[in-house]
Amino acid sequence: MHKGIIVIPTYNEIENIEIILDKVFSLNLGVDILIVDDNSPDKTYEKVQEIIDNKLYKDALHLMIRENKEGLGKAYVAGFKWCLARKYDFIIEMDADLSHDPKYLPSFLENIKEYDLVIGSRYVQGGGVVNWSLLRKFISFGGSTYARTILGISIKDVTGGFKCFRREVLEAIDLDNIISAGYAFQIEMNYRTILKGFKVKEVPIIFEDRIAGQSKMSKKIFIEALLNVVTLRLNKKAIVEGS
Ligand SMILES: Nc1nc2c(ncn2[C@@H]2O[C@H](COP(=O)(O)OP(=O)(O)O)[C@@H](O)[C@H]2O)c(=O)[nH]1
Ligand SMILES: [Mg+2]
Repeated sequence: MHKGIIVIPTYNEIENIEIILDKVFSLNLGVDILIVDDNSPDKTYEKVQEIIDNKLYKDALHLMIRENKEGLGKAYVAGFKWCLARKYDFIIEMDADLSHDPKYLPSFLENIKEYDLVIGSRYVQGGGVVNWSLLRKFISFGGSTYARTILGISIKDVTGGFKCFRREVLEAIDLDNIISAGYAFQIEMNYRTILKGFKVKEVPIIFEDRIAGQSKMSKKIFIEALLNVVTLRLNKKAIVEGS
């Protein structure tokens, strides 16, 4: 029996966390969830701990609390290592803010039987975004186009954060060598996955902007992404040969 886990990084998601957990677990997919919280000032982690203590979802919910806010990339790397130390075959990335509808999870779990990385994609036929500002659409679409062109890859949605990895992919990538702390992390993971020769599939998703809480997108994160794409391209040979 293959076992999956969803890693959800959280930073100030107190208004969303219970809703997303309920939505996922009510689908009865047999997957666990790991929340990786960077010591949220709004105490998101306390809410999660309370739910764990109440055994609401038996032993399927897990919590990792990190001391400082270090960016989504760092949170994922810590979460991935936790998962690899346990017997999970599929590791899913998902946001806490309800932008990623859990209804797509069954399609991820189906496709991951055949592919090594399944990406929920806004930019393939049937995919899209709802309620995003024109600026946010431009940054996202422009960012994907920029990264795709410089890196020479064919993935349409390079920056999306709703995806599913086979365990073997995360084992093949040296997680300690990941250079991206912010959203560039998504681009970097895709690039490293492709350079290692793994099979990638994009499945359409409709992404809805968050209603509650704040986006953590910032100028710093944006600039990191622009620079890291170039750095990754320059390091292509080392990534292919090493890990
Ligand atoms: N642990 C942790 N989670 C983060 C950090 N930055 C963002 N997140 C989480 O990552 C997910 C995506 O972030 P979000 O701000 O919604 O990004 P956006 O939708 O691209 O604006 C959400 O679940 C956030 O709570 C961070 O520094 N640490
Ligand atoms: Mg979001």
